[in-house]
Amino acid sequence: MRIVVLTGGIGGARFLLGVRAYAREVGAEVTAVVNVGDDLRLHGLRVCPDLDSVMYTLGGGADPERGWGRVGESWTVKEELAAYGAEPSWFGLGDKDIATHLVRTTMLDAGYPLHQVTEALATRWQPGVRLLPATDDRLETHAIVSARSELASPAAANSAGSADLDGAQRAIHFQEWWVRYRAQLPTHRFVFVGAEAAKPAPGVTEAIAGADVVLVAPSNPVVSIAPILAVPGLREAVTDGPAPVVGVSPIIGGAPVRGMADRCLAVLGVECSAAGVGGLYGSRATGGLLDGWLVAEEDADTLVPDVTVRAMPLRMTDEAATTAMVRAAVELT
Ligand code: FO1
Repeated sequence: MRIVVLTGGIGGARFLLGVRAYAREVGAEVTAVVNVGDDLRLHGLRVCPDLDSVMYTLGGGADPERGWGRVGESWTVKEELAAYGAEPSWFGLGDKDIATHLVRTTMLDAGYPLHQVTEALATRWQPGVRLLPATDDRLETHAIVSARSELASPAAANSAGSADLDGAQRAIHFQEWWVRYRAQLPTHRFVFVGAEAAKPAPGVTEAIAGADVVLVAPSNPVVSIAPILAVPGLREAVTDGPAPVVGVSPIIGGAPVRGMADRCLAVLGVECSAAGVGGLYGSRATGGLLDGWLVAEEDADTLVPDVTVRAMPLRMTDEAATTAMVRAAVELT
């Protein structure tokens, strides 16, 4: 059996621990197609947060609390950069994490494409699944916010309210929106810069075409899954492909399990619920994405037109719980 997973970072990485465990049980191969929209270049280094969260988590090197960066991290370089007043100081790079970015940036600058760099880095971490970036090309998520939102603090941003959504607009990188402003700025929309010219990374459409099932991880639908599907040809490979597509709801009881998917959904005007996200993805029978949709027991009454909905415990409390989710998703097909 061949399983393809469309995934973002922190929640998706935890989900992939269960996919890997299930795959070992049944003897399946797993390919993770990972979002690159969060990627950014800072202090001269290319940082790939979602690829690194997945690689570190599956490789046993991730900090389990943060979900990003390395366990047992030190922050000497970050402190030295701050001593120089080197911005941005709101995005912290740990000393061990910087080694990953140095190797990645060196290889990219030498002309290696991101999928080959990812493969090289994964050789050290042995994640046990194949990691592919959605694209080797530049695709960056930016948030379009009101130009007046030069707000120094999230608190100030919070008081700005939606009144600010009329004036001039400006784009900020997703990470600034997410980390510096904690998604508190009045936001018009998200754009995936470079998407129209991006191509699926080598191996991505082939893996999807050869899959027995495609799983959509319980990642942020707006800024993790959407940027993957924004790569021309990638969405079509999934919707027109032979494999059933089953998603796992990242929303339980009307709230995201982790992160700020509620704020992202609000930008799109989509209800923060299992039904809202299921409806956003849509049914493959009517031009959308899903054949099946796994929801939490709290949301057992969820209806998504032309999509098979199944309710079960969705909290990834440990690998066994996550593996049970994966088994249910695969059996839904
Ligand atoms: N998230 C934060 O909230 N603060 C940080 O300083 C931060 C640094 C960071 C460095 C490397 C990395 O791979 C991820 C990092 N993140 C940080 C998390 C990052 O914003 C998220 O992993 C995703 O991009 C959003 O899901």
